[in-house]
Amino acid sequence: MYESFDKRLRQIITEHEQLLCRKNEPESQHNGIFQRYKYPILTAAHTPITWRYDISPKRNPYLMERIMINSTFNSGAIKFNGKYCLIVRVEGADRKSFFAIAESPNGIDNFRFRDHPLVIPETENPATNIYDIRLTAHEDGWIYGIFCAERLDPEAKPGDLSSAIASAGIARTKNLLKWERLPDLISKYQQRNVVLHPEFVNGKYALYTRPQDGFINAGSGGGIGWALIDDITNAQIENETIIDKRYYHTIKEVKNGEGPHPLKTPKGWLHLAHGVRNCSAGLRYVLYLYMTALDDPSRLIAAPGGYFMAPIGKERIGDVSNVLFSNGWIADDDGTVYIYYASSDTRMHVATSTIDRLTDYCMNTPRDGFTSSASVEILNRFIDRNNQSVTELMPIHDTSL
Ligand code: M1P
Repeated sequence: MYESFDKRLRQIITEHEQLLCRKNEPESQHNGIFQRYKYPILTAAHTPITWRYDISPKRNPYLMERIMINSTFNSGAIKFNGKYCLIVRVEGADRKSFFAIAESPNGIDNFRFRDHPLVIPETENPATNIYDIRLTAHEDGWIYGIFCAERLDPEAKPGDLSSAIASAGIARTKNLLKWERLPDLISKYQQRNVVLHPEFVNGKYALYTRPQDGFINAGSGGGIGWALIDDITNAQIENETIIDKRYYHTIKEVKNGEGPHPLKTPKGWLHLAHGVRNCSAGLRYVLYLYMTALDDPSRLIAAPGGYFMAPIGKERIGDVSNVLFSNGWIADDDGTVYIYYASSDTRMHVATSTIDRLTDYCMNTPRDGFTSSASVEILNRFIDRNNQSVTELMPIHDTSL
């Protein structure tokens, strides 16, 4: 039967603390490219008890959840004051998303939400929903957050309550606490997955964009775009070029989108993105990597074929199943990269790798050949080269290697 208020409260607090303090463990197997971890780093159950329960025997004698949290996913990431900080997309049972900071001392476990969610000031046209923030510590000294600001389409037919407009909201801060809201990005297309490049390019701010005809469909939007912006406090896209295209029968046939801002490596800018394809089970979201030139971040120099990470096991199931999405990663000075990814629009995970491994993956994974016969040709060359190596490494009759 039901416990007393006091007993239940003690139990809720104890179980919550145990969850927050749980040590994460690397999965026993990895593919050499990245390392997954056993436990999700953030779930709805990680959100503070004070967000969910009214902790008063008088007001809430049954100690029920008064405000339910549905999910914690698609988080921006930044190392700040020595801590691994995520600005998490928290979605309530009411379907509204908001941002909240969760931080960890080591990047892989012990993530703890701060007391209150973030207050992001509105523009004069308030958004219905905000989500999927990308954080960029720009060389101008500000930390920018660019996120999707969603509103009902003012031209929707009467009774159509589903047509929406996606635009890029822009805010900036120096301390992650107090945010200054700038006007939304002006673009002739709808925009989601807009990301600020960390450096000036030709003296201008540079944005990765994702032009789309509709709220869901990229339509004529050809892929991940690139635009230079004169004034970030009145950001407007004048010219947009597609730097990472979509292709028929690939992992990014339906749409793609930049993840977090790219990391600067000795070999080029390292990009993490998501690609979407359709199948009879619906849209399938996977993560992929690509690289662009240091002297021109809009020039593609490496495009490994296929996905880098796809949903597996429990990751495949959630509010929107068969989805991996990432809008945050952190590179430490020692070269470790913490990849923060969400599974199925429900929970957050971490995978670790290094700058060296990820750039090696990008430079040495074959490009997509776009046809079955090209894939077989690539594979056959690969096998022949391997057979040659095996012969050299293991002289005849010696199978001890
Ligand atoms: O549900 C999967 C994702 O769908 C949208 O992403 P995109 O427009 O890039 O396909 C977003 O709503 C994203 O938040 C969500 O995870």
